[in-house]
Amino acid sequence: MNATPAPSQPLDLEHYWMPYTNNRNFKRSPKMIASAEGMYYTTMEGKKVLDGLATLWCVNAGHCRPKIVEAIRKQAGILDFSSSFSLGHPLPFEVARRIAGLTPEGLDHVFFVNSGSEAVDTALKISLAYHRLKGEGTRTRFIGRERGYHGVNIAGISVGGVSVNRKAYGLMIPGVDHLRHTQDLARSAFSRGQPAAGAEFADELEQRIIPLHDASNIAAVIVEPVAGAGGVLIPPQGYLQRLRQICDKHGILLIFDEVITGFGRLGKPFASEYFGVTPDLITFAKGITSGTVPMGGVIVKGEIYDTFMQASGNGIDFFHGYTYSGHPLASAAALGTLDTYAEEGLLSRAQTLAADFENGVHSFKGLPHVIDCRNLGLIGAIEFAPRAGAPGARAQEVFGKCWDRGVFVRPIGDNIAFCPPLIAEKKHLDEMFGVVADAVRELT
Ligand code: PXG
Ligand code: PLP
Repeated sequence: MNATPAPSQPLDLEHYWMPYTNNRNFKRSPKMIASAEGMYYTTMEGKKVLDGLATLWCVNAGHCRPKIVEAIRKQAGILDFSSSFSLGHPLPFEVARRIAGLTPEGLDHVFFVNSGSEAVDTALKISLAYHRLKGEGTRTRFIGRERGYHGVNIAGISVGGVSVNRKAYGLMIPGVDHLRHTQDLARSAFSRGQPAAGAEFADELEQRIIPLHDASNIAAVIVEPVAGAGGVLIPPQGYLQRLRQICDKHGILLIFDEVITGFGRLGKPFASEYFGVTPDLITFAKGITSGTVPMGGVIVKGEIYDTFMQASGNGIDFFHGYTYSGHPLASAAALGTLDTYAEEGLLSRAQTLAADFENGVHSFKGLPHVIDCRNLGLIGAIEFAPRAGAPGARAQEVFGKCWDRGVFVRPIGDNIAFCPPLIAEKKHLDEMFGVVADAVRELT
């Protein structure tokens, strides 16, 4: 691949307000990527950096994969854009059909959006409208979970539970309550795979939340099957099953936000299949195009789709959609990505690598300040005891050292998260864990 051409003038960094970034630090000391291929970035200085987080939990097929690049290139010259508002073009129909073939039975209709945040807002709106169409319009409340991440739109941060993403914005949407998060270091630190203890955390839904609000007022529960951006929290054995049972008993929709877990992260197309728990709606984004072109969506049960079709008379069935829903370039990228996943067996590859990955994550046990190691499929994290008066400092320090030594991993609070592309080989895992371990050994 060719590197991005160097600009003729030194780059003016001032005008771009970068997302989720300390802009002043970055502009003093930029980390700038020029190109990427497979498992590695190349920086503007020509340094190779191993991508240990599939960039932002999304580049599941690895970087600049030929089939995906070619699909996008070709589509740009055939149909650059045509909307999906009462006009159609073939590609998103085909993407939806292919996705329906990867989901647990019954989840068979797909609504497209452009990001995980939009997917979450869309799923919440579907839930509200669905209950109203069924004559249960009092069901307007949502239940999220502490440390949940559901994107950055107003509804997403309202059901989300990462406090730094919420505290600057006041009230957000009303009518939201939260389950407690599922981390329990006292009982479950250093669990390999799913913690044995903690299924009962789901009982809070039935013992506290439903009695408080009444089920007749609750539209949906939304959780990530494995919490990602909140610090990689693996659900205790039986926990998701119990949430499902309680939601069923009380007529509450269950939404799995699979923006990170979708498309092979746990060695199955979706975490729903991995855990054997079928939600009513699944949100996805990221892995559908392996990060190449923005795309997301909501997969719903046929019964939900049918309800909208039957109740809407002759009019539009769902007053919702984004200009770029089902965009041709995103759809082409999705087809190229799904082909790549299928040809290379990537949606089950995490199963093959899971044991090496687990051993790598748990090799940190006993290193300085490490208070937890956790993993499932190809997602994991290690956690440090916070440095007195400086929470998060240890993870930041490890992140900085690893970047300098050519490995990119993500600091989240006092955690370091691992989420490599699904094309990773054992040698990449060894390189990633080796560099991080050296940095951890230097921690004070
Ligand atoms: N739901 C989940 C479960 C996610 O992980 C979103 C929704 C929102 O997707 P978009 O495409 O709107 O970003 C996500 C995205 C982090 C980090 O800090 C995590 C995400 C995005 C950016 C940063 O680790 N997850
Ligand atoms: N704002 C204005 C003024 C618009 O006209 C539109 C779309 O037509 C939007 C926002 C929403 O943009 P999008 O459909 O890309 O989400």
